[in-house]
Amino acid sequence: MLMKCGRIKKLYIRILVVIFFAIWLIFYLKFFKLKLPTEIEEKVSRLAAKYEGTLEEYESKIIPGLGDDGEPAFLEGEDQAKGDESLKTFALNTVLSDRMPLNRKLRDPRNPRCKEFSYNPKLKASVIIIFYNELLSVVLRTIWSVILQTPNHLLQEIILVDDCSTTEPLKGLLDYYILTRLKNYNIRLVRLSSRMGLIRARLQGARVATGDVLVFLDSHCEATTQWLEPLLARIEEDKTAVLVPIIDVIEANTFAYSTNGETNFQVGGFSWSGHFTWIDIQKEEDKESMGPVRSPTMAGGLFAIDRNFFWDIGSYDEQMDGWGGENLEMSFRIWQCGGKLETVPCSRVGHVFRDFHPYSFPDNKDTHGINTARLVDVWMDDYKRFFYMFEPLLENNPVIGDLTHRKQLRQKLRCKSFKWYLDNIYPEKFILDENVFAYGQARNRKEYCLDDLQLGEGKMGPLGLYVCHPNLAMSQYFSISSKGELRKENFCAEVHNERTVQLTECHGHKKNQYWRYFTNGTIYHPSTNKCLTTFEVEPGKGLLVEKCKKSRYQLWEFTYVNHT
Ligand code: UD2
Ligand code: MN
Repeated sequence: MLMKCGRIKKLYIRILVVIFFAIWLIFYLKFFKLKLPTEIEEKVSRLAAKYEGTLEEYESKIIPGLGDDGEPAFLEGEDQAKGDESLKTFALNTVLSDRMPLNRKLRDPRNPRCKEFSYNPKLKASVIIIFYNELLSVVLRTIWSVILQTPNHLLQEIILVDDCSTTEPLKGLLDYYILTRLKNYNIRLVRLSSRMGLIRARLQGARVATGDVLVFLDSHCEATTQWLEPLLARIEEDKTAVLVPIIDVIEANTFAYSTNGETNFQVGGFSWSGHFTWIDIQKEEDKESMGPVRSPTMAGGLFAIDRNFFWDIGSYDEQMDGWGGENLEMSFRIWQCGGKLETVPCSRVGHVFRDFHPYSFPDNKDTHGINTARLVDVWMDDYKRFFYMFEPLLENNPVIGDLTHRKQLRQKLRCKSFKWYLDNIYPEKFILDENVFAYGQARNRKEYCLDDLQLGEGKMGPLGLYVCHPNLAMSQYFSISSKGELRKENFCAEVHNERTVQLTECHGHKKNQYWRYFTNGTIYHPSTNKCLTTFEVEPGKGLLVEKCKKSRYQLWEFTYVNHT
């Protein structure tokens, strides 16, 4: 009897194990959406019925060799006219892109010295490419370049995240292309069911990634020779290093792969208005070594990061919508919380820089502004005052949303202050009210002020005169730096033809950008021996220098003067 009981018990256990295993298998298959081979075959033949013809036609239009070696490509006749027209809506030449081979060959743009380095990384990368309403041929060229330029054993997978695109070829034709032309490669296509914005789209990609390292790319990029090896090798050396390649320019009109030369490259900075800028490398040796160079910030679209480190250091601010700001947020966070951000000059990837967003944003929200407000509130301490001078309407505005979690993260990771970041990582950054003799509004005859006349970032223009704003606004915020520059952030006033005054990039060598502010109120320009004047200058116009004399047109009063 006892024996029988024992056998029945064993039988029950076996049955239970089998049932348990069956349930587990069902869940596993469902959860990981594993497709059985027959299921895939069925899908392929279903899609083939719809897309095979379209794809063949699409492929038949490709002109072999067009754009090879990254040379500028041109079309003729009607195609040329259509291509030029497409630039106005898509910000890139869609007609040309559709004609260029998807797997075009590029020449090796690296400095020849890069070939002397040998890399033998053991880590594997998950390459994450996010897109929203991009041109299919541009996306496919990005994928092909990754496949062709990456040794198999270093590529865990390519993860495509579709941020709920609404344009047709990205829907079925893309699936069909992947299942047929790219079937030998490990490519996962994640479709988001609603538009999430690029920050959350990247997070979704990162969540499903299984490689040791995450490599993010925009969907209009082309990788070049050995682009991945130096990135992986550096992360293998130091898990806290977040790396960016040199980002070369793929011309939006001709798809020419153009570089700044083999040795010349820049790293990332920022403006107090919360925008990313390119800045020169301070030390010449850093540039020449061809090794990783410290970068205060990154552009955002192309970078490699250890997968665990990505999560440990706070991934992204998930409440950031749409586009913009996440790159500075991540840059400051990485530095302030114990990581490092570097540009790796022996890794180069091209990117189509577009003149405008070819897509719209839900509700027309200023996501860049709001996202930046989120990051300045969390990471920039008192220095956020400069950002809010640009964007006064965003200060304490509820549209910014709740920041509790991000502030908690900063505490949890025991991150350093923004002052530490400025002092140690970006010491060359000009702080508008530090190391200056005078700053604020510079008034002449009580009612007129120095004004940048709405000079756009990165442009050059006259140093102007305008009626003083009631509050200290950014367009009228000037400083006399301790080096004797009359400057507005990165722009310095410089005398042209011994008469007119232009705002141009600061060169730091005094000369024609050297001014002295005297306690009597004159702004004196030693190299011309003249003084800044408003005589015969109308509001809204550029200022002049003239022979110094006792005149109220030459007297300037700054809001703040440091008496030393
Ligand atoms: C730069 C970055 C970009 C991002 C952005 C700031 C580079 C070369 N590019 O702007 O990656 O960091 O600054 O946020 O550093 N996309 C979506 N959903 C959207 C909008 C865009 O998935 O709602 C995709 C888009 O298809 C593209 C990527 O996000 O693949 C980046 O967008 P972009 O190319 O318009 O941004 P870009 O290069 O002007
Ligand atoms: Mn881009």
